[in-house]
Amino acid sequence: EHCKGINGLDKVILREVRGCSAEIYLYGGQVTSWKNEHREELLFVSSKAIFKPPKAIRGGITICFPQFGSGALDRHGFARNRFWSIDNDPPPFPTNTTNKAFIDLILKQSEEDAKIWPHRYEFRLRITLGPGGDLMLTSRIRNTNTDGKSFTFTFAYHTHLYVTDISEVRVEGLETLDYLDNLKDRERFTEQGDAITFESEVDKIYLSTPTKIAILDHERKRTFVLRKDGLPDAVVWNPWDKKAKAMPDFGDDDYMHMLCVEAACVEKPITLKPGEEWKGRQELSVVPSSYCSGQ
Ligand code: TA6
Repeated sequence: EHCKGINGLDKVILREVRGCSAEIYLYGGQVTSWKNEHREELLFVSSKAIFKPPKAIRGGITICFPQFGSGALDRHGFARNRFWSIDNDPPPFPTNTTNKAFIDLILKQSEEDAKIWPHRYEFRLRITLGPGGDLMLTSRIRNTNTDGKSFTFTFAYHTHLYVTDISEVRVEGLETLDYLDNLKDRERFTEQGDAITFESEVDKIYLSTPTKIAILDHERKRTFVLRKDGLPDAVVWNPWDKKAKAMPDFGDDDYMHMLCVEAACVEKPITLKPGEEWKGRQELSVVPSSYCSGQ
């Protein structure tokens, strides 16, 4: 279903038979809603999010490309504040779409962007809602340069999960790993042996993580399971109270109900030669907490 969203921006709604749904804005190629069969929202979008270019939408799943974080380009790259198109005739994807609702989006170089990132590319993004409500994002990025030049990028699915109470949340699967601390100029540390809990600002890039990460929402007795492929790193972010107040498009108390866990490729950037393609996938599902513990 293709319709108009906030401020007349185009959006697509995917629905699944039991009532699960996902909403995607063409602006940013951004998933802004993912609901379970009880119509409960599973993604966080800030109460003060600005749905207006050139500001990126604060929440949901933000595509960070071709740069994660700060660097030569604007923070998190330009894909998050560009208008994507619906790709009606994509080349075959390896993912099985039987019984699944999905949409294919595409982003290519514009004349304007050629000035800031002089590379031709095709970025195909398939967003799939599975029969159980699982939400899968598959990105395929191809170098279509005709000048023989390679290009290099970093990437993240900047995923804002809705959590009932951040102080009751635990993340499993990242313990004992090395991470770069964004709050300390990306200095490298090693995580302690316990599941990760939250009592202050966190902004870490965990390196070479397992492909499965579990985010336990104790209050609601449910667990988000994030699976990833082609994306070795995982970013974990919560701005906490002070930084929340400093962000104009983020509610003062929003940080209590949000946790970013992001499949990413940051430490070792990806280089593509002309004609080469990269693939990166993130899959989210929700299970009752008791089912997941100990797995
Ligand atoms: O993913 C974590 C992070 O890079 C943090 O450093 C952080 O401030 C956040 O993303 C949001 O960035 P933004 O540019 O959207 O304000």
